[in-house]
Amino acid sequence: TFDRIQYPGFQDKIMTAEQAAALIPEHANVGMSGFTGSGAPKEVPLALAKRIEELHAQGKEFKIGLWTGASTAPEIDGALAKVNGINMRMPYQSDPIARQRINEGSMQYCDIHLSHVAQFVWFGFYGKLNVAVVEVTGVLPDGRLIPSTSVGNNKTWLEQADMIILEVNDRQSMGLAGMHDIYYGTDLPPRRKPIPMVKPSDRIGEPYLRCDPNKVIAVVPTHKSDRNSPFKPADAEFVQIAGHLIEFFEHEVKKGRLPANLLPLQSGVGNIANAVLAGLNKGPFENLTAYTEVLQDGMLEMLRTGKLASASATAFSLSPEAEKEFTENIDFYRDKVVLRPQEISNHPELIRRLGLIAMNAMIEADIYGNVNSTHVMGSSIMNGIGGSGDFARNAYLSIFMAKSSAKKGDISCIVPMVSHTDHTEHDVQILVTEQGLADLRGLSPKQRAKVVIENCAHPDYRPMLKDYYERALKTAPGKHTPMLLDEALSWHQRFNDTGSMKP
Ligand code: 0RQ
Repeated sequence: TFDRIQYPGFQDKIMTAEQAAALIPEHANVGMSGFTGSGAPKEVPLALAKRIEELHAQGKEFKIGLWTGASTAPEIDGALAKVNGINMRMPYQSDPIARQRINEGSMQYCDIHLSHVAQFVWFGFYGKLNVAVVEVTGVLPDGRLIPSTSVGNNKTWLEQADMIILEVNDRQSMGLAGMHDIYYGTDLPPRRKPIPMVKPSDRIGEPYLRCDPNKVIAVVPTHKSDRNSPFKPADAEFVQIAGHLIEFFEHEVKKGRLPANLLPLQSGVGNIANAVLAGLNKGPFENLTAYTEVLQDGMLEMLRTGKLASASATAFSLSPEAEKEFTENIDFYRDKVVLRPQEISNHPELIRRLGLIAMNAMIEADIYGNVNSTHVMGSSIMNGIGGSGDFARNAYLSIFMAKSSAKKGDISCIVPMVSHTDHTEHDVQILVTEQGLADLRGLSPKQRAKVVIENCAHPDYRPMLKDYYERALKTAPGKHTPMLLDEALSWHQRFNDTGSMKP
């Protein structure tokens, strides 16, 4: 009766989420679909969490290794972390309960560049993938799968896992069919060939996922919408950040370093990224393109207004209102949007070739241009590196943005030394805060320190940074990247001790 499952061989594999969850063995490595809440399985993980909770109550051990595309939803990370059912989590998370488990030390987390995941699984670096749990929009008569609102690592999970559990979700629009581009041309070294893409809108693969029906052990019909979280409205500081960036792009066009319609945009996750897109939507540039990881509200709006000609990504990440608008107008979006596996959306070869403008948010930067995207005060994970490293290192322009201070001014986001490094000084070209923009291209560390302090630091912290830098310059034995070894992290220590970086 469930007309989305058209492959006859799956009819006798249809079962409940509880029955499917019971088939997952202890200590299995489970590859689940899902990328920022989009296209994540919604029933089997919850049923598995319930099963784990019952087993734990009986004093029995049961944990899984949980691999995904990126962050997921409360039904996966939240539910499984709550029952302490995850032994190793990779490659990205942003769930409050999972974060708490990781930071209290009861759950292992391996934070990985998103473009690395599929190939490292193929290389065998992470051991065997036992089970894939993948949400799809439908199953075709020949057994191929219509992907859902994200692609992520699903191609690899379906190929690598011994057992496959499908969730067929009839809440996902059938209009998604044809939007995906699954590239099957990746091979392992030393047999790799160039990836045949020269424009962000190129389609180089197939619209459906291949699936070996013999590996499918369960098919679970579901009817639940994606976790779609609303964005914070753009406040004055976000708008200022967007303003500085647009002014910079105009300058680069004038100098002949960027074409009039810029270069393909990559925009990170979160509130700042969304505000920058809103700024670009009102800005002077036309006929833009995007080659990015996640399509947020901002990009959808730019497609609607025509500012953005096309967008390539691996997932949607929409607010509930944007999701509704998207579904109602899916025919308008279908030929403008391409969803790809994350190894392609984030591929260094393609990022370098297409010449992306990479714009990602950060937690903090230091005066020399090193960037921390992942850790609070050095030891606590926030989310993870996600795709920011894939893009930053290989982009035409690598931009990092943050408000100059956080937590009501008690934290300076420009510090003498980052408490954790995700992006080194070599991968960071432009820093932007609401205070201004620092163009670090071609500058020595000492020159960088001056523009970062002058242009990006919050006025409350600017004199402290100047004082630190000048003393370092005077007393450090090396004058290349002057540093006071005993003071470089003292601001973070002060915050931990007193609740503020201010003395
Ligand atoms: O905390 O939520 O409690 O208020 O960090 O900060 O300003 O709302 O910014 O939502 O863009 O998130 C880097 C975390 C920024 C994100 C990060 C606190 C601040 C607030 C969030 P509250 P904002 P955003 C490709 C790109 C890594 C992955 C990536 C991220 C909260 O962008 O995870 O780039 N990036 N992927 O108060 C302590 C500081 C702080 C701080 C801000 N210095 N110290 N807390 N905060 N600065 C896409 C994918 O990979 C999917």
